[in-house]
Amino acid sequence: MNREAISERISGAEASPTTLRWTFRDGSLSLERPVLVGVLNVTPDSFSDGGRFLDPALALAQAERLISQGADMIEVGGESTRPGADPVLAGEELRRVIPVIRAVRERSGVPLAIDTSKPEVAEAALQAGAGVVNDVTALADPEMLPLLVRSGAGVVLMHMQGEPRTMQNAPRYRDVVSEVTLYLERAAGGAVAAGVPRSSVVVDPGMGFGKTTEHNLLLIRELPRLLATGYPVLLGVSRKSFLGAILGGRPPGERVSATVGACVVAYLRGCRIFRVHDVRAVRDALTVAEAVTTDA
Ligand code: HH2
Repeated sequence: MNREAISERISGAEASPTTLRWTFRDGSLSLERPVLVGVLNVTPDSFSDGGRFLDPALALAQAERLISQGADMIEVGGESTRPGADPVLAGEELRRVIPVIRAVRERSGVPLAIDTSKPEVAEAALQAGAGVVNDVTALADPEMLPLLVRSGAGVVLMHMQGEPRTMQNAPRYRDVVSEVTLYLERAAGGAVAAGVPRSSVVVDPGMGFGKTTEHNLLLIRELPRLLATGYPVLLGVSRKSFLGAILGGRPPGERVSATVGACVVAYLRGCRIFRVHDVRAVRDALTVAEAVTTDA
């Protein structure tokens, strides 16, 4: 199907996810209520929490804090993907994330995701207790898809234009919403055709990954078009620089209210999965948004 045909089909669609339960290795989550994925970066250089949770004991304490604030899933990452970030070797990524995944799994049954695009890291993380692979390259490595099929892992497929080192240099699209939607529909369709259950696949337009502020805003505004693919959408707006830019250059730690505002708008547009650092603030806001919009 060509781009115009897909645009035609998805325009004017209702904002209602067809998958009402996200299933993954050893678990599932209802999508009838907002799902919050708490971010735990075990890195020295992440843009908002870099260096804070490199010590496994501190990472574990942060996971427990995120769970107590209402996180439905904890996502552990060992490589920053911020604009300009340098890649990390698999050995170093494994050293960062595996002890943390093991420690959280020993103390809690909370679903865990691994944020990686390396199959060897994903595989070790799944063995250590993760149930979902969040891959910002949408399965660029050909080993990732067979791993998902044989492990039963859930997957988040994210759109990125370019690669982290250079992606913000000059992002360019003819029609950002159609291009991102088509890319994700193809990636998700490929995963399902290879044997990943449809209910295990979540798509993500990739806020800030090769996108200007205007591109990010359009993708949020037009979320119903992405949802019309039938796959649930995860959105990662948390503390991102486009929010700081809208506010005249705020640093990451001062973008919490902006994050909350963007999540509420996305919720009203049909998004049900939110990848956030500030779980309590977003949970409170979405609980109120739900109460206002749900009939008693
Ligand atoms: N954003 C970041 C990392 N991984 N994964 C998905 N699916 N969607 C996102 O928007 C996304 C992501 C960047 O945020 P963060 O992890 O806080 O920073 P860093 O990449 O610097 O570690």
